[in-house]
Amino acid sequence: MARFRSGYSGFTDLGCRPTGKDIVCSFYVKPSKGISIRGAAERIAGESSVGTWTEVGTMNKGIHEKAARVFEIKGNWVKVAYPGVLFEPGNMPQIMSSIAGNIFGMKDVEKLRLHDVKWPKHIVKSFRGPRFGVQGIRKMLKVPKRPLVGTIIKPKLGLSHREHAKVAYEAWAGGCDIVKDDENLSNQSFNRFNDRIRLTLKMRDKAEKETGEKKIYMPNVTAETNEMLKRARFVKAQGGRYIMVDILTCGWSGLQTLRDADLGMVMHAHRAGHAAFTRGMHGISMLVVADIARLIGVDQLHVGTVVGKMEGGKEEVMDLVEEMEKDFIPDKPGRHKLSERWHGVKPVFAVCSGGLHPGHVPKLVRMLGKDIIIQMGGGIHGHPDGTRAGATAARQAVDAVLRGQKLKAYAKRHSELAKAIRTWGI
Ligand code: CAP
Ligand code: MG
Repeated sequence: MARFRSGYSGFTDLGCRPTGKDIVCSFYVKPSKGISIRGAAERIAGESSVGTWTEVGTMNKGIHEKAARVFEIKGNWVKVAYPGVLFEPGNMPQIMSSIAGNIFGMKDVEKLRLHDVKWPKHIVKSFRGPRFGVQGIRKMLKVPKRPLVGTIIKPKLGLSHREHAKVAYEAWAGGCDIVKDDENLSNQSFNRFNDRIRLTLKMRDKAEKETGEKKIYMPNVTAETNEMLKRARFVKAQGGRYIMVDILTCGWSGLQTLRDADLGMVMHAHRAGHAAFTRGMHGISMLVVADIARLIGVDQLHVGTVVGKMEGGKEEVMDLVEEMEKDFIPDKPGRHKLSERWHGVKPVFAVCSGGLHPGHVPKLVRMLGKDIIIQMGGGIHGHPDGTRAGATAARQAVDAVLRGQKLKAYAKRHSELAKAIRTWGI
């Protein structure tokens, strides 16, 4: 058998151009001491495709031709093209086990961040994508333009299902479009899932009748996959139109199963746990996480706020909003200059949440536009006059921005907003 150079050499072809079938990854690479950037890049391309640390007699020319190829090295930025044949279309766990698997643990790499991925059309089309997307949600809620206003029931755990439903009613009656469960609420002894869904949906219907507005409840179905399906079906049977899922803790496989069940409900993606690997320069960027969520088919995704309590700077959050809602992405360092990325996959509603209060609304809209969902938990339930007034203040802040009015001026004639500003500022 001809012996072909394998191990970690022979995975570089600088200047070659990826084909339309390749998955193209952009990595930030900090090699370990004594390893060159090219050496680290080759190890990454080899280990994440067909290679291993030493030559193997079973390697052959045909297999080596399917190898990933490093085609660009600029400083610590490395681009690798992976032949599409290495991947199973529609199988996100397998794709991520390749391009985001062993390589993070290689001794020859001190830091490695999978920063951006260009998904070839046949891979994009092998996933369902969002069922509703931004326009579908706006049509469902009959809210064509303004940012949507949501709240998260607080305290995040501890309320009984009756107390939960009452707080939800107050938030909807005060002006919230959306009320969601918190990321760690599921089916605890103090607040049983089925009881909560039944009663909270009843309160939703009551609030819809009284306000004349469409109202959304997003129950958290996060659980073992079969249980998630059961809970989602229960929500649907009770007249629910939305479900919420913690996409990282339930995993890509669970998320795909939930989406593939195609239950006709809007899927809200919470990203609890993402910062374990999206912060800093070792791990996987939130951009890639967002791509995967859009490919698999969530309709709404938390992207950060810039101004709230969670990390995530202006450029990152703006990039995420662009990635979720646009088809055409301009060239950015570490990203791919592509005229088209999504091949018609519906845009995903960007959700801004975390430490927000009504005073943040003008800055959020200025930075991120109106196609966002603004969620306030403490920033509504912490209002001095309670949840209903907090929800009203949040809507008043949005109304002020849409009317082009300064919050302070608008607050002169809107007491709930005035009290929110006195409590938390602008
Ligand atoms: C916000 C929140 C959300 C975070 C998630 C919380 O509550 O419910 O889970 O926003 O962060 O539990 O903190 P507050 P991200 O409005 O009271 O802060 O959206 O960055 O994933
Ligand atoms: Mg939360």
